[in-house]
Amino acid sequence: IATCQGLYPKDSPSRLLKDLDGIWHFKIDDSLSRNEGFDDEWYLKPLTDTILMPVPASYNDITQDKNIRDFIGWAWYDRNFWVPGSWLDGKTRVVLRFESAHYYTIVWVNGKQVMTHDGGHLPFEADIAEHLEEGQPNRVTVAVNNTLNANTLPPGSVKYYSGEKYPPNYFTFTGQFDFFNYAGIQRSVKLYTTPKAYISDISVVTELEEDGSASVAYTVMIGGVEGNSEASYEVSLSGVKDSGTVTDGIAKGTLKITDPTLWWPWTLSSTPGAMQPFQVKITTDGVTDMYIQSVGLREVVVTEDQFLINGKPFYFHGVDKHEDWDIVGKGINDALLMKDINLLKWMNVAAFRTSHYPYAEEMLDLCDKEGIVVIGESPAVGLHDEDNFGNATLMHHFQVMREMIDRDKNHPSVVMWSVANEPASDLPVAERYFQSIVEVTHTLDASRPITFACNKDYDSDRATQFMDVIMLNRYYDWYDNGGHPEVVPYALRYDLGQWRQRQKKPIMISEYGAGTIPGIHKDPPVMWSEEYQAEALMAYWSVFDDYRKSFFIGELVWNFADFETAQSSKRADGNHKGLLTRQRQPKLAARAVKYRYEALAEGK
Ligand code: BDP
Repeated sequence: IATCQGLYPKDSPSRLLKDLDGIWHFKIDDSLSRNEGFDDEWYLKPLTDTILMPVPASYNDITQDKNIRDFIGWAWYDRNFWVPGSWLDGKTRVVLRFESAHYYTIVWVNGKQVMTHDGGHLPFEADIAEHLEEGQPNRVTVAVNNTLNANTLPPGSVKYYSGEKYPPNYFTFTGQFDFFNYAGIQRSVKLYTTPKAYISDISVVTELEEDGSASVAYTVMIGGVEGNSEASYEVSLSGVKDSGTVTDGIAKGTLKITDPTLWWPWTLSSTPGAMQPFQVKITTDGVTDMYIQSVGLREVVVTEDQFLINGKPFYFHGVDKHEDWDIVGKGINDALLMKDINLLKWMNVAAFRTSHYPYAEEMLDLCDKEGIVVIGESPAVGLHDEDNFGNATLMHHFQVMREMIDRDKNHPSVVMWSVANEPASDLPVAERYFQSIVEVTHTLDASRPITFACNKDYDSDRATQFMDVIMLNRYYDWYDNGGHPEVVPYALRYDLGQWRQRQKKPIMISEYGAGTIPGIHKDPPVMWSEEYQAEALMAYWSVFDDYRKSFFIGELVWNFADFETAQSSKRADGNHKGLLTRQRQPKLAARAVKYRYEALAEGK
């Protein structure tokens, strides 16, 4: 059953929007077969023996039940909703959309399967009009499975145990990544309507011309135009208009804007984040669909030494983040997003990486508006073994890149794609694999550079050769030389020098950091103290500053805030490399970073 990405649901004169967020019914299928829901066709009737569960939220931390927190398998949700009769006039598409669900999802409406989707973090939708009933409640049922295997992104594995030594139904889950495998319907669920012939996709790519004007190439895709109907279109941006007839479902053209208001990061302009409405209308048989896409006009170019935004060198001083909060896990909430944005601004952060998966589109909207620069990362984290580079993973990775670019291509804040985090890029299989990923990604989006976060050495890595920018994750005074920040300037200078000798590309450090339990104070600093974190980071800065004058284009601290991980002997209640606690209160190092970033933003 085909699913597609679609445009972010917005209302307009031709589109209505209905929210399905709220309290749903929920149950996990922890039967011995772990398949009772399908054997007994739970989707045919309202679910029974349920508990109440908020949507959006990860289900893991909502209850006091350990089985729910650590559950791996099919989790089931359902709820009822009503639609007005006017939506069922045969001329309206009624689209059911999930902004994301983790990981593999099947959706039924009134007992009929309407869509499936493979992968978390990205939206999926389907027109469900034909399955809806007027004058009675309609039921949506969702089964979502968070089992990960060698071919999923990210990969993971589940091991079941039997025999006298183990309790019944005992299993362990291992994710090949360092964050909690939060699951469920983690982002919003919406219903929206469009006319039968509708705008299915919009993309806008800006090129700046020598004379100061901007050429904005637009492509509008139109769906649902029947037989010999003709569709015409009108677009407008910044007072410049274009119109014509739709051919083969596509409307294409270039708008020439003579005196464009450009989108800038906040570090490069005192009027950052200029977003403008790109208005699109299509009319078929007298019926018009209208969508307003927010766009920002900017151009990204990478040279041997620099990352240029609108021709000006941009320096990525920032952090890596996670979608991770108390109670809701990876569940999206405007207040939490806004608080994170305000903290990024407070720390004078110019840029962050969406480590290690695509974040909610609402977050990208906020970054667009604030002029905060984003490196959009795919969920390809943990490709550690040969069997993570097989054809099944590659095909899924292509699909994920396509869905991610489809969704995020119009966000000016997103300036670069990171195709993976810390893969085994030293394996021979990784070479062909990343060559293909880069080829496909460039075909999908020729306007953004490509990179990945590499933790291998200059002489063993086989994948950075295909990248436009080199990102390196380094822990010289944590995993290596723990307790010895004095090593960092030597190790880092040598390392960066070696990379640069081999590849004439801009380089940045995409992770460095130290674990820190707030409240532990030690001087001289020791590992886990607040003083150590500050010293451990500062040890890198003199080398960053030397190379900043040439090819070094950025520094991202691991991590913005503490975050939840799987339980392990190495993690005491999660990962503590945050500059902030998980509750978003600053540790000592947050201030050091804040003052450094303030000076960097002022061009010092
Ligand atoms: C890096 C990973 C990141 C981890 C971090 C750490 O990219 O996901 O959380 O190390 O160990 O290797 O803190």
